[in-house]
Amino acid sequence: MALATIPLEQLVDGRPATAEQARDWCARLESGDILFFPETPLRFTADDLAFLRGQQQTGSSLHKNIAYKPKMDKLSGVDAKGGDGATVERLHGIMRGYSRQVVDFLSGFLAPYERRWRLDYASFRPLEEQNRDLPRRRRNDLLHTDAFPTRPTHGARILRFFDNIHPERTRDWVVGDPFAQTVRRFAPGQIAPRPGNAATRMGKGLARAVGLGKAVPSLKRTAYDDFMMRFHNFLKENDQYQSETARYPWQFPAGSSWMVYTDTVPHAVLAGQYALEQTLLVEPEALVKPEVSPLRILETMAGTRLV
Ligand SMILES: O=C(O)CCC(=O)C(=O)O
Ligand SMILES: [Fe+2]
Repeated sequence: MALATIPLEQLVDGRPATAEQARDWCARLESGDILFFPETPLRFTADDLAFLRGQQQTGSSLHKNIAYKPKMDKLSGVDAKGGDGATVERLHGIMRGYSRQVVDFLSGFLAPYERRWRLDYASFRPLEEQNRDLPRRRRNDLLHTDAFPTRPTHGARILRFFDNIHPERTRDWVVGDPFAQTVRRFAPGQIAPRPGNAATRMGKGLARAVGLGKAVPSLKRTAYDDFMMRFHNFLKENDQYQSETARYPWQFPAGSSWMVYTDTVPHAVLAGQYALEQTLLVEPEALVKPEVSPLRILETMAGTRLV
């Protein structure tokens, strides 16, 4: 697990200089590296930044998680108390513009994917991350891999692009050892191929292996989604994992961007305020190294298809 630093001078019109370089960056991402842009490749106006940093977000103001849903062009997490209509409209406009910019940039930078992704939510994170008081499964200061309870991916990979828009402070992360290693260590052995509904059983087997009790098969979630969700919860709830696993700190400076496959890179945010983020669900067919995808790793362990 490493951090690949990409200075903007290395890009040509926002793209990798060669097709080979583009594939290599996709491969490194898929293998668990973080791609780090010391200077964001996006453009923000000073006005917009000042507006975003002015959102104070106390309990009575905007919601904790402000999400933008690009497909519906909808802003959520902003309640009536969140300010007057004009404030909400402005935030909506900024999030729409942010989401488009990220997609434009990644369409070029991740050219090998040919936009074979589903555009998921974007978010604005105005709260200080240090000492947030959240229920355990929602805490982001505990190492975890991402899975979304309401949005199963069916094997697509979760790629997230972040911007630290704080004027001075770093956003402080720690990352953990890679997915395959973590699954093998904390959900070992029991994952043998089985006849019958092997996919569902594998969900149960893995769930038992990690001490989670019965997996409930769901129509919308595949066995893969079921495992990924339970694994997310398991990591956050496991004191042994949290205390014994290796922790590698990264501090992302003000004005930088980074992207990472958060479905496999265990991560936690310890401190920082004001970030923007856009999530893409990259289709399995688009991957340049499908053999290192969590779907493939789990299917190999289970000896059966999981989606
Ligand atoms: O906000 C961050 O820096 C990362 C938080 C996180 O882990 C998440 O949103 O899944
Ligand atoms: Fe996360």
